[in-house]
Amino acid sequence: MSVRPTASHARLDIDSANGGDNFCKECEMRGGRLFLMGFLCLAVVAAFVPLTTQSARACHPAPRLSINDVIVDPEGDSGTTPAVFAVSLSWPVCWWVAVEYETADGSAIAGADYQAASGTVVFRPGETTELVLVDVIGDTLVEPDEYFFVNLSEPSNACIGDGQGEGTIVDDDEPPVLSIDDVTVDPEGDSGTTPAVFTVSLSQPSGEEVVVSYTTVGGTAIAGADYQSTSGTLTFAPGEVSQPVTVPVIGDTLIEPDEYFYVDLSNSSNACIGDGQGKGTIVDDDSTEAIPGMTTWGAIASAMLLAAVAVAMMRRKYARLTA
Ligand SMILES: [Ca+2]
Ligand SMILES: [Ca+2]
Ligand SMILES: [Ca+2]
Ligand SMILES: [Ca+2]
Repeated sequence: MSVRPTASHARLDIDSANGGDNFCKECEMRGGRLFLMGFLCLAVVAAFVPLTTQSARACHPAPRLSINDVIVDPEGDSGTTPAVFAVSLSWPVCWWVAVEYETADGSAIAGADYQAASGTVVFRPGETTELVLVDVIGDTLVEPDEYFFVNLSEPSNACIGDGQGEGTIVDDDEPPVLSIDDVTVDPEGDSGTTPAVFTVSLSQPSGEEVVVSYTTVGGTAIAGADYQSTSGTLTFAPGEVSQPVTVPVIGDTLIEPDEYFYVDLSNSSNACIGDGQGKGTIVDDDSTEAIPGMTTWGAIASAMLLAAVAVAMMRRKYARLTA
């Protein structure tokens, strides 16, 4: 291409043989300035468009994020049950929305009552509901209904309206049943005391403290003569399932039938009373056998004498009690 030199295009670059392009230096400089201006305009537009888009979003009411409350009923006795929370946008939008979520303890404790969870909820353009699952742990502990939270934070392209969901875990475990066993003291002994050790049991561990009162009650055995009157209160710590009750049985040399007394349970809290009466049997060890070689009449006389002695001792025993 040939260009005619003019005053304004005096500096021709016509050295085509050495890579010249036949444009004058002035034209090349103008072209360079135009290219630079065009580039700057594109840069301004590229920067301005997102700003105007964000500005447009800011000018419109931002959608609100909310999370609902959930009740898990029943909690179950083992494994896990999902608590399904719904995270919602107040209306659909044509851009992406995201929000962080994380569980937090209330009266329910992570690791024992539910499994801690956290993450990001992402809404694609047009979506308005996403789910968050939290696993609730089943157990057999008797406990109050418990609760935990799922909290929303750090929203992107939306505002947070109701940012806290409450999860309620409904306990389904029946109160444990208290019972007391029967005890036999054999032999009663001739002096001092021998402990009659009863066991008060819970049918299953409880998550709460269990309290129950106990007291001895006379049968054919007499308090103060055959056993020592005993009473008190038992406290089962959570998880504890048995407690002893000890009643001293009084030894003697009195010939008498086997005797019995009771230990009664009453006034329980956080447990029901099933078998609430333990029977204590005292096996007499004082012989009525005849002396070898003694005649029948002699044995009868001896037995009558022993009976008279027994009656006298019984009278003394009652007299002491009623004194
Ligand atoms: Ca349960
Ligand atoms: Ca439970
Ligand atoms: Ca004895
Ligand atoms: Ca005796």
